[in-house]
Amino acid sequence: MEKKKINIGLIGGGFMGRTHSNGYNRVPNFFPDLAFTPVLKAVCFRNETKLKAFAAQWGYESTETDWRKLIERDDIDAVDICTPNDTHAEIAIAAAKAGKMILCEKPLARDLAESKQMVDAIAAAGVKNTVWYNYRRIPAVTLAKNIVASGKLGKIYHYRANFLQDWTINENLPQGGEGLWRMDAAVAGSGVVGDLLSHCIDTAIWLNGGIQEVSAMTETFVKQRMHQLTGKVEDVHIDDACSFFCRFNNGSLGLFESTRYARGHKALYTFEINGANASIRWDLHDLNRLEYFDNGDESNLKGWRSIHVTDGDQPYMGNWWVPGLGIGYEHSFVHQAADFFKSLETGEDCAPTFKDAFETQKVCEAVLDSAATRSWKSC
Ligand code: SOE
Repeated sequence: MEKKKINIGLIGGGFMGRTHSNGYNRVPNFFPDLAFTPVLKAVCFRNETKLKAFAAQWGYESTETDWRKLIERDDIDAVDICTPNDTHAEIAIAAAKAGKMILCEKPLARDLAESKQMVDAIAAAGVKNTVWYNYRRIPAVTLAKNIVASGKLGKIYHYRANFLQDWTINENLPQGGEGLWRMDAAVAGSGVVGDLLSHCIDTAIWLNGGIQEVSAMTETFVKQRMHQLTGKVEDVHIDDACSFFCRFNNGSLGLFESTRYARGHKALYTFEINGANASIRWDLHDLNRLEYFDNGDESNLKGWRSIHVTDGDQPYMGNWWVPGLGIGYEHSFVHQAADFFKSLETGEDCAPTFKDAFETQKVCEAVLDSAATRSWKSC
C-alpha cells in the first residue's frame, strides 16, 4: 500500500532538533505498518553553515533561515518547533493560523499566559497537535501507566518524583545565548520548574490524575552570572532548584524535587508510586527496568521485582529487537513520532496535546507562584 506522506518542517537545530529528526528517520524502519510516513522536507534556523550541515546529516531536502517562510510554504504539512522556549508561542500561533499540524517541544511555553494563547489558537484552527513530553513513551513508563490503569496498585497514597542534574555547579558558567538559553529566564521562562519538573508533572498527571494544590520553595544558588550575549554580569532570574509538595485530586500526596546542583547526577529522573496493594518505581538511568512490589505475592517470596521491559508483548518492544535487548532515550522520540502518525490514521489525539500540556503549565505556574509568595496555591 502506498503510504501517505507528511512533509515535516523542523524549526531549530539544537539538541532537540536532533532527537526529533532521529525520531522521524527511524519511524519507517521500525513502524512499517503505519499508513502515514514522514518526509523531512525542510529544516530552518539562522546559522547558514550549520544549517546546510544539519540538513545533510539528517536528510532534509531543503533549508530556510526564516521560520515565517517555512510556515508559508505549501509543501509543509507539519511544523515541528524545537527552538528555545521564548519563540514557541509566536511560531505555534502562526503555524496554527496557516493550518499546519504542530509538534512542539516541551515546555509548551514560558508561562501560562503564552500557553493559553497557543491553546486558543490551536482550538480555533482545529489542527492536529502534540507536545514532546517524551518520557511517557519509554516502554517501562508506558507499562507503569498500564499497571496503574489496571487498578493493580489499589488506592494510591503517594507519588514521588525527582529530576536531578549537576551541570550548572560552576560560578563561571555564563547565562544566555547558544547552548545556555536555559539559564536565561527571559528566554526559558523559568529554570528547573519549566525544564525538568514539567517532565515530572506531565508524567504524574498522566499516571495519577490532576493536581489540586501545591506548596513550593525555589532557590537560585548563583545570583549573578555573565550574560553571553551582552558580555555583562547580570542578575540570574531562573530557579536553580525547586521542591514542592502537592495534593492530587485522588487524595494522594505528592513530593517533587528538581535541581541542577545535585553533584553526581546528570539526568536522574525517578518516580515512585505507592498504592494500597502494590508499588512501582522507575529510574531514567536504568530506563529499561520497572520495579514492582505486589503485596499479594506469596508471603515468603514477597519483594521488589525488577521487570526488564524488553519483551515483545510489552509496550513498543514488539517493534524493536528480540526479548532481552534494551533500547534507549532516543527511542522515546521515535515512539512519539510513530504515535503521532498513528493518530492521523485513527483520528484520535496524540497525547499530550497542547491542552494536556496546558494542565502541566498550570501546575508549573502555581509552583513558581507558591515559592514566590511562600503560600499554598491551587492549580
Ligand atoms: C536539560 O538539561 C534537559 O536537556 C531538558 O531540557 C530535557 O527536557 C530533559 O529531558 C533532559 O535535560
